[in-house]
Amino acid sequence: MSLQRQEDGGIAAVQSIGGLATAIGPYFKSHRDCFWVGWSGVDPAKYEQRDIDRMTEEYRSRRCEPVYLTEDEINGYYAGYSNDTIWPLFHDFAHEAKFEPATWKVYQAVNERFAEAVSTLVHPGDTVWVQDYHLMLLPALLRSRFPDLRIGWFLHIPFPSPEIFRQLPNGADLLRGLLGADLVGFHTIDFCINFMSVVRLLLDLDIKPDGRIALTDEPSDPATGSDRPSSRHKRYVTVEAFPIGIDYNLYRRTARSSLAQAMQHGIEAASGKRTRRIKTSLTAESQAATEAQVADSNWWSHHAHQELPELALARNLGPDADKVPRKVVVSVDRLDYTKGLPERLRAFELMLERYPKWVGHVTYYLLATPTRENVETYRNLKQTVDRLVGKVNGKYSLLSWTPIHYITRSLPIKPVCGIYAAGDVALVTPLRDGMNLVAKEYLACHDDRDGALVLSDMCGAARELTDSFVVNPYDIDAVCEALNKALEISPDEARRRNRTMQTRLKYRTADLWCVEFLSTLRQVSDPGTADRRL
Ligand code: ADQ
Repeated sequence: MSLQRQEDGGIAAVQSIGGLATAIGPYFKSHRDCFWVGWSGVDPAKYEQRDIDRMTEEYRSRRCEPVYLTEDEINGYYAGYSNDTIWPLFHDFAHEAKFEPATWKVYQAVNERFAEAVSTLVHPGDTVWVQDYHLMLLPALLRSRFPDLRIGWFLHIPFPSPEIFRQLPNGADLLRGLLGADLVGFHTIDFCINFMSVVRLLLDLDIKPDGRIALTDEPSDPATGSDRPSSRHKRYVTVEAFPIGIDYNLYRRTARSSLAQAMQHGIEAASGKRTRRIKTSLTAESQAATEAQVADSNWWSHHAHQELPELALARNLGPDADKVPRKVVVSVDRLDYTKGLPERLRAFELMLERYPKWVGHVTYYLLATPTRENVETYRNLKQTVDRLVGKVNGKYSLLSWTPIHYITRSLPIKPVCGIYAAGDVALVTPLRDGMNLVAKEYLACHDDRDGALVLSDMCGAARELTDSFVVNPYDIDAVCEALNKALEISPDEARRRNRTMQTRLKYRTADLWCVEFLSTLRQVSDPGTADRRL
């Protein structure tokens, strides 16, 4: 959630999109003893002081503590070091990563600003849960101010292999920042192993067989007023996997809301699934031509460029057309190069070329909302996706059918669930992803229903959703084949596959994820636990 000024001068809360907000939002709402410290989302230079004061009050009334960052800080810290250095590198896009000493300095300074903001709220013994790659220095900054805080840190994105991580000029500093935490969490065991290998390689620390990292603390600073003994002593950092879940019932219920159903029915009508097709009165000549064309499965690929639109329309409304069902493919993403949108569009295009029977019968609803538009790579990606959608639509559109419906607006949860519910197939093919919640949300919206999931092997979700069509997202040919299989799957088989995955998702919810992380943190940082201080 962030506050934004409206045209009438008022201030309104706007829901943020993205995995972190979706995952922690419900827990935060239902636990009234938590405080959320985060970037305010506004540049203070553009507001009068009284507006800032009003905003701060508004945030605090919602149990949020805003950190105001200047435009330079946003450029260096958020667009710069976080999203132009760590994000690409951690997603194995090393060629996109920029290493600039100036942005590193701003990243350090902003982590300090967060440490100051948290310091005004906490007392010794409190729990602080630091989220994600933007705040990797914060655990150690807080530890030095409050040695007796319980500190956890969770990474929502992948943690890279040592070969990739060691390219980061300030990698060792980031690791030292993280080791201020008592508990360091990742989505998968693979990421835990990468982290421990990197710690061993760059910091030469002792790692216990059970995966705990043994540390010798610096002596406490008497200036902080800590009652910790001044001699050096050991503590452990525990590293563990916590695969994040979703609020399953929320998505299941929302998909059945009247607004989501209206959206679903609208999509099904627009794609021809719900309307009775109007039979045109074909001339004998065009009817014969149509049948001959349909009989030849290669006809489309050989003659698409010569086909008259009228004939194309006739062909897709012709007698054989009824044998091919109308289907809807969906995807929901932030427009991010890690989500593999260009590769996915190429696979969809190949599918139309290789399986011409789907031309006129499969409609792809592509919801891709731009984010981080102040980063150049993201602006370039938007242009690439626009061009590819235009190419496929230009090449394959018929009078009565458009292959890809491309929506770039950000939609609230109900229409998003309507899109999921309308999808016979969800295409979730990130090139790299920590978990990927979209895959899980799609399955929740298909509770007790058919619907097939084509899922990238490169995301954390693939470790759990093994009954989906798991593909290598870089392999366009394999994605095309998986998509065709998913479109052809029988409803019974789809339901059978989904049931196993849905049973797991129903149990392993976002709420359970929060509870498990926080209770593990409590256990591993309990001063009474002999393991913690030797
Ligand atoms: P994200 O990279 O944001 O999250 P993801 O896990 O897919 O990716 O979560 C996206 C969330 O935003 C979903 O709840 C989805 O419904 C919503 N969303 C995405 N695009 C949308 C759109 N165009 N309009 C409306 N809503 C949209 C990061 C990591 C992931 C990890 C999560 C949680 O990159 O790997 O799964 O955090 O840890």
